[in-house]
Amino acid sequence: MIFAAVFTVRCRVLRSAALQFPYQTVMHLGIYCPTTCGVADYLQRYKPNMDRELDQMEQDLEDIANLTKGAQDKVVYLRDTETQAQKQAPDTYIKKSTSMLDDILRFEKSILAQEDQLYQLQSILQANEKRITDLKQMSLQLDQICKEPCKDTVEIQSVTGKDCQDIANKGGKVSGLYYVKPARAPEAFLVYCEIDSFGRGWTVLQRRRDGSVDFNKNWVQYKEGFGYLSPDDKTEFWLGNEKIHLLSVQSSVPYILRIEMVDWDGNKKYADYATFKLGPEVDAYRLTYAYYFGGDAGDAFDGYDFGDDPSDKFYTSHNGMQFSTPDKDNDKFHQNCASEEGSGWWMNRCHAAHLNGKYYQGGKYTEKDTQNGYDNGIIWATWHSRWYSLKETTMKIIPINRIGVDGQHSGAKQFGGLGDI
Ligand SMILES: [Ca+2]
Repeated sequence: MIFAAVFTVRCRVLRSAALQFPYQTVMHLGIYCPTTCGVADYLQRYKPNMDRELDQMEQDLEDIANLTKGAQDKVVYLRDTETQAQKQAPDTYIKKSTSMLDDILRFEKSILAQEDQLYQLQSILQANEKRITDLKQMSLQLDQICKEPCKDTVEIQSVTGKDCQDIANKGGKVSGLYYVKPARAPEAFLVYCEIDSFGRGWTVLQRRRDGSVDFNKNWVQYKEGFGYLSPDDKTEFWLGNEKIHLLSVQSSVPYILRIEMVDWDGNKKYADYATFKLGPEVDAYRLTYAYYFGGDAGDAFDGYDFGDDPSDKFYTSHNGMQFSTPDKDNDKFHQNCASEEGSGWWMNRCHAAHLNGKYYQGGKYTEKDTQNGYDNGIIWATWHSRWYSLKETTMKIIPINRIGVDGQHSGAKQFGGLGDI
């Protein structure tokens, strides 16, 4: 501030001197005032006007300076504005808008994905609602059923007798489940009776048909019986050695044991044995029969010469053999036939017939399929090889005096047991 004030004073002095002198020399000196007094007069006369003009000029200069300052301010303002504008140039906006567009696209994709998920969830929800409705319906139905007392839906025929032939004689006409009470039986027990159109009543002792029951059982199970009896003959079972014993020894009229078999090609064959009996438990349910009564399957109970040894036939016969199970060895072998082959049977050393053997789907099997390398299938050696397991078997008894009532003698090709197969 101090320097500026000094500068202003100096300018004013210089300016006054410079402006006064040229007027004197160029315009008026020597023309109006040849003497110095004339100069003084002249100066006296024009000085006030000149001062006014100078003041005016000074004022003008000041105005111009102010205007310049204003213009400069304006330029600065414009430059700042431009810079500001440059900063916010279209590039930035483009970048911003591109970024915004990307965001929008992302949001759109996200929204679409969420809508899709929502749709799927709605579908699941609808499916679940339907399931819940179904379950509620089932629950209501079950509630209704549970309110009713339980009923045994297995139909058991009302006729009873000492065996199925007795039942047929008393008017039993349909095959199904009946109670029988053999002469020395302490109580009646259930059996499946096969009653044919000739009025014959077969008492069924054993049934194989689909491999649904495991015949690898112990002594007590074979004694009491196992598997399932069904009124429509659709199940597998062993009636039980004790029951078979009581049935077979009760009558003065001997029984025929008929064995029916079906192979995997649908061929059917049978074998009959006269005066079939099973001893009491103290004699290990020993099998006895008088003779082979006939049939087209051959007499496998009499043993079979497999060609391995001359004694094959003797050691594979069954008449007179006691019953063996894996846990009770009553066979003629130094080892345990029933244990090695996983079945209960009238084992010798070991067998040519083996109807309680393992069930092999398709029939043919080899040593590799067995547990111990022995032929353990369902075998009837006089019909099929011991390495062929039969598809179905039935063991059933009937009093011998009923065997010819269908007009055919023993050895006939037809039988009624598996007639619908
Ligand atoms: Ca033995």
